[in-house]
Amino acid sequence: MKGLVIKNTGSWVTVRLEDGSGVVNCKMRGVLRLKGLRCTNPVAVGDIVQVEDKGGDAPVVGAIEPRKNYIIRRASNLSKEFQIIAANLDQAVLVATLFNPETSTTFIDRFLATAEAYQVPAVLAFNKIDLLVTEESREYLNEMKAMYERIGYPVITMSAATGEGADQLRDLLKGKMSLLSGNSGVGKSSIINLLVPDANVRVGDVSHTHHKGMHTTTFSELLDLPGGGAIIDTPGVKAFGTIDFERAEVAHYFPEIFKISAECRFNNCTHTHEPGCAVLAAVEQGEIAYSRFVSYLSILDEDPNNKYRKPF
Ligand SMILES: Nc1nc2c(ncn2[C@@H]2O[C@H](COP(=O)(O)OP(=O)(O)OP(=O)(O)O)[C@@H](O)[C@H]2O)c(=O)[nH]1
Ligand SMILES: [Mg+2]
Ligand SMILES: [Zn+2]
Repeated sequence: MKGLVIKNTGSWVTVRLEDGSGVVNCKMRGVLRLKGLRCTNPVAVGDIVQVEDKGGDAPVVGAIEPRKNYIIRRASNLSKEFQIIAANLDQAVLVATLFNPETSTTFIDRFLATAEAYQVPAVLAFNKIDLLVTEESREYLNEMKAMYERIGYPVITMSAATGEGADQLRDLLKGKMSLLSGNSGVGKSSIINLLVPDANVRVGDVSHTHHKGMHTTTFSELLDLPGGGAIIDTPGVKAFGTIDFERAEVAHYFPEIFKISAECRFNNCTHTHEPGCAVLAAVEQGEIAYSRFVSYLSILDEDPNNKYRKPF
């Protein structure tokens, strides 16, 4: 029997059967575990799988259907293990906050680059705007919004606490399979509870001293949206370790950098020190945001063979 994986706790995989007969908790088959040796979860939420009931104590997950796409991250920056966050997505929504906690631009950009690499359309949702009470913080929000919109990403500014901006997000999610990702404590689960009234997913605190989330959500879960479509809640992540990026490829995943790189003198330009580099010139002139360029370098830097000279 075929079904959709709606939850994966590590030991159990919850599958919603295609024939509408309900939901079953399955175990993983040993063989599948082996195949995904370097992967912390060979089966991800959003996967279509075969469920095999051989009369044992629990049905098992058999074959996984080929994925349309997926989003993946390194468990940590230096780790050899990786984690498939979710599969078969129409879009990935990165929930970010400017305060309590503060999402770094490097984190945002590494997420966006990963989504580009795996061809999943990305959306940015700045949550907790109710906390931005000073004029400066509002201005900074507007600058961030304008910067990402100029690159081509849809940006929503919202508050799960007051409901401001939530309709815009609803419209964007309607009829689609969307992933919600982001640091711990940015309000992913709060957003789910706002959009799916009977979801009742657990929401946690943000530590007052460190302004960091408490990692309240511990496994990914798919929830149906009242207006059609589905949304996947995920555990907060600390860092977005990119994976399998070739050095020469990295610029491809920064659309505005890639566009300007056509004008570089050398076609193998890494945009770090080369003469006639159009990207460096654009950064200097402020046409490419400096924070984006820093994020680009942070990914290049993961290559141990890479040596670049800071241009500034
Ligand atoms: N002021 C304010 N607080 C919010 C908002 N959204 C969420 N919060 C609070 O932020 C804290 C963390 O929210 P969660 O929804 O648990 O965050 P999460 O992203 O799911 O966190 P993890 O599950 O740990 O990854 C809770 O105390 C929420 O009440 C918002 O828009 N404004
Ligand atoms: Mg959560
Ligand atoms: Zn260049």
